[in-house]
Amino acid sequence: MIPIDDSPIVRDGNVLILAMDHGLEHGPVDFEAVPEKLDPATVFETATHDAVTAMAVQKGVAEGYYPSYEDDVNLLVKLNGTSNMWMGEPDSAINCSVDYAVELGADAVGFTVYSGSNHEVEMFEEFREIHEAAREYDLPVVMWSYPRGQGLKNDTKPSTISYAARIALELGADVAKVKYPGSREAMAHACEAAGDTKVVMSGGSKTSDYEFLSTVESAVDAGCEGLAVGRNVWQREDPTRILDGLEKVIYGGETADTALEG
Ligand code: FBP
Repeated sequence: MIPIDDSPIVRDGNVLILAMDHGLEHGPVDFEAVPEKLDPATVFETATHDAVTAMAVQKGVAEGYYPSYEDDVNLLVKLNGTSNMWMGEPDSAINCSVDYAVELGADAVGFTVYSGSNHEVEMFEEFREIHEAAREYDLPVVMWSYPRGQGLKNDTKPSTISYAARIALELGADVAKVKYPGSREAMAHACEAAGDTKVVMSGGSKTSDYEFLSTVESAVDAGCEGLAVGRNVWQREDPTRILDGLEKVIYGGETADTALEG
C-alpha cells in the first residue's frame, strides 16, 4: 500500500469508481432493461460526472472507446476477468498486462482476487506480479477482494468481509473493493482491518435510490473511502441524479435524506 491521495483517481481522499465490466462478468443480460447502455460510449458519458474519479473497464472497451474520453475521464483498466458461462472453483483469467494498460492510458489498474477459492494460491501469485509491475509506473492498484469458493457458504458475513479487506492490505492493494457486510459496525471493522488501504463498497444489484444511498451513507460513516459501482448507476434511467446524490454523500458528508432532497 502506498499513499495515493495525489492520484487522479482520488478526490479529497475519496474514490468513486464507475465499473462497466459486466458484459464480461455477467453478459448482456445486465443491459436488458437499459439496452442503450450496451454501447460503452453511453457509460463513458456518465463517467464524465465530477463525482466519478475513474471508470473501470476491460482492455477491449478501453481500446475502442477511451480515446474519445481521455480528456474527461480517468481510466482504470481491469487486468483480469471471467465470464459466468462455466462452472467450477472461482478463477479469473489475466487478459491484460500492466504495460499494455499504461499504453491504453490507465490511471490505475484493477484485479479480482477470489480468496478462499481452490485457485487462491495462483491468484495471489498473479496479484504479486501485477502489483509489482504497477509500482514501476506508480499506478494505484485496486483489488476486487471477493472471497468466494466451495468452502465459503456466506461471502458477505462480517468476518469474511473484514478478512477480504485485510488481505488487500497484506498483499499491497491501495484500494480494497469489498461487499457491504450488512451493518455499519461490520463495515467499520473491515475498514479497521484494512489499515491505510482505502476501502470502497461494491455497489451490487440495483436497489431504490433511497436504499442505495442509505447503504452508501452507512459505509462512508463506517470509514469507507467511497464506492465502486456499476448497475446501481448505469441501470438507472437518470444516472446523473444518483451521481449527484452520491457526490453529496461521499464528498459532502450528507445523509441520504438530504442528498435526495435537491
Ligand atoms: P456492481 O456495482 O454492478 O455490482 O458492479 C461491481 C462489480 O464488481 C463489477 O465490477 C463486476 O462486473 C460485478 O460487480 C461482479 O459481480 P459478481 O461477481 O458479484 O456477480
